[in-house]
Parts: sequence; structure tokens; C-alpha cells
Amino acid sequence: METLLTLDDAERLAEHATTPEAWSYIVGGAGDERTLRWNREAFSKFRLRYRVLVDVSSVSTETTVLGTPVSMPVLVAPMAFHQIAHEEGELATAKGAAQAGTLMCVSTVATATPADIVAAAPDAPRWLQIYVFQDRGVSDEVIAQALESGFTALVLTADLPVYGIRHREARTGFEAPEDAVPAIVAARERGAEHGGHHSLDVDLLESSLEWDYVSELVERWKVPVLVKGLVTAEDAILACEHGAAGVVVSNHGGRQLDGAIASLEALPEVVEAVGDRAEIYLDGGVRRGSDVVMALALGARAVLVGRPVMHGLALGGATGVAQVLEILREETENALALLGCRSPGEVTAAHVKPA
Ligand code: FNR
Ligand code: LAC
Repeated sequence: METLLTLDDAERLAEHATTPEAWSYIVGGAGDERTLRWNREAFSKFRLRYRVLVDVSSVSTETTVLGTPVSMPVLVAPMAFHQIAHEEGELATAKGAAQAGTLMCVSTVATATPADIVAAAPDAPRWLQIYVFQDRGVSDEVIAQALESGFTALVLTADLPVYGIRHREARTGFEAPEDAVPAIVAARERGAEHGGHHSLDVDLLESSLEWDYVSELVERWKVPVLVKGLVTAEDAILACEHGAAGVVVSNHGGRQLDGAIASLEALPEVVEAVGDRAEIYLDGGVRRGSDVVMALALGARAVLVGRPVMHGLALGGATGVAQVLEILREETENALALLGCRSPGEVTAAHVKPA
């Protein structure tokens, strides 16, 4: 594959490396795609206050996430169906993330089992994203297998009680590769009916979940639980009260409620409400190292990136994923140095102000 300079390069080139159907699913947002745009635009609503004459001859992007060491404050966001981008699917993503030294959050609706993903890159850190099937046994089996294979945390996605309205997918007629999704195959084997009118067969998923499910997860599985997909202080406080070890400030990459607040704009209120009771993560629209440090300055411990990873995967499998992540790592290192910081831990609220 050709060498990429920026994440935007990867996006531009990846369009030609995928089918129109897969592309519509990957890049699309909900409704008029306002939130999708706002996620990106929000990074122009704050300005970095950099400090000078700091010895930055040695800068490291390394940090920890829930105690796990990673090469940079950038993780791979959970995304469904990696096989639509590359035949090796999640196995390639896992290898690419491992090569870049960072953590992959694996989707419940991955096109590979947790055990196979671990086998592809055994020594890399991993979290499991959870969607709860109406047949709870399906989710429990995925969780049990992931934890046995060495996954270290559960990330409950809370912003998909129903599927967003996604016109791009509808127009191309994208269909999920459901037969290649072990969790969906298991749900069928256990008698679930095919609902079939969305790309993700969300009729299989539970739309009645409430906060007590977070405490249930915490008590049952005895690993840290994060709640992903909240954008308010109110919900962040509830997450803490129900035992969450972390929250991911996210609007699902603009794929769910159109008109929802940009994730970066929601970050300050969550940071203020949570304090040091839980680790705070952010995703949505992160495309530059300068975005990463801005999120850190606003109080995130790390960010997750979604679509750019799919773009890298489509372009070059594991190598493409590693290249995209390495671009972000190098840009983050550069931004840290120019901000006057030697490590992510040195970035503070004083490094940012509203535009
Ligand atoms: C997602 N996202 C997602 N989230 C989740 O919790 N479980 C999932 O299975 C998926 N699937 C999924 C598929 C695709 C193709 C995309 C693009 C996104 C949302 C994802 O985790 C994350 O919140 C956003 O992608 C972040 O925004 P950016 O980085 O794509 O702008
Ligand atoms: C999506 C679901 C699967 O955003 O999370 O497409």
C-alpha cells in the first residue's frame, strides 16, 4: 500500500478500496449528519495554549488506561463487521493495533470470535464492547469467552437502544454480513427470529435496559465496566453511582441521534461531574494529534478512533491499521512537544481555552 501522510488521505483512498455498500455504512451518520459534522467542527471551538522553553528533548506518548500500559492515549473504538473492509477483518485490526502498541475495543457484533481475535495477536490489551441481546445468554457467552481469552474490561454501549436513521445505508442497500457474525449466528441458533430491516439486526437487541444493568455487570463479571455513549453530567454521575470504572463521552460517531451535542463539547461537563471517580474517554471526530491533546486538556484520559481505523483496514489490512495509528501517535508526540509537555500526564486544563 502507498504511504499515508494524514488520516484524511486514508479516508480519501479507502473509498476506492471498499464497495459502495460498505462505504455507506462506514462513513455515514444519522439523519442530516449534523452531529457527524459537529463532532469534527467542535475541535475548532477550543484553542490550545502552548507553553515555550520547556525541555522537550525527550517526549513519550505512553500512558495507561485503567492501569493497562499503551503506547499512546489513542485506542481503537469498537466497530461492527470489520470483514466488510478487509477479508481478515478483526484479526487484521488486532494485529495492526498490537503493532502500534495500543488497545483495541472489540465489538459484540464482530466478524470473529473473541478467542480468534486474541489468537491473532496474543499479547495485546483488549476490551469488549457489549450490546445486550434480548436473549441475555448470547451476550453472556460472548462476555465469558472474551474474559477467558484475556480481555480486561467491558464497555457497555448505552446509546443504541434503537437503531439511528441512516439514509446512506438505506440508499445503497447495505446489509450486514450476519452469517459472519458469531454473536448473531448464536442468537439465531438459540431461536431468535430474523428482524431484518436494519443493517444491524437490532431486533435481536434489548431496548429496555436501564442503569441497574450496569451494576449487574460490575457485580457479575468482576472486571472494570465502562459506559459508552453518554454526553451529559447527569448520566455520567449515574454511571459512577452504578459502579462504572470509566465513561466514554460519545454520540456513536454521529450515527444515532442527529442533532446531538458534539462529543468534545460535552466533555467539560462530564469532566466536572465525574472528577476523579472514573476515567473519562472521548470519541468522535478525532483525526489529528492536535485533536488528541485538546481532548486531554479538556480532561480525557485518552480518545478512541473509529472510522480512520476502518479506512486503514480497507487500504492495507493490519499494515494499514498500524499506519493510521502510527500517524496519530507521531502527530500526538509532535503536539505534546509543541504544547510544552513531555507526556500525556503533563497536559492540563491550562493548555486549552474556548475559541
Ligand atoms: C461504530 N460504532 C460502534 N460503537 C459500538 O459501541 N459498537 C459497535 O459495534 C459500533 N459499530 C460501528 C461501526 C462503524 C462502521 C462505525 C464508524 C462506528 C461507534 C464507534 O465506536 C465510535 O463511537 C465512533 O466511530 C467514533 O467516531 P469516529 O472516530 O468514527 O469519528
Ligand atoms: C453501528 C452499530 C453497529 O453504529 O454500532 O453501526
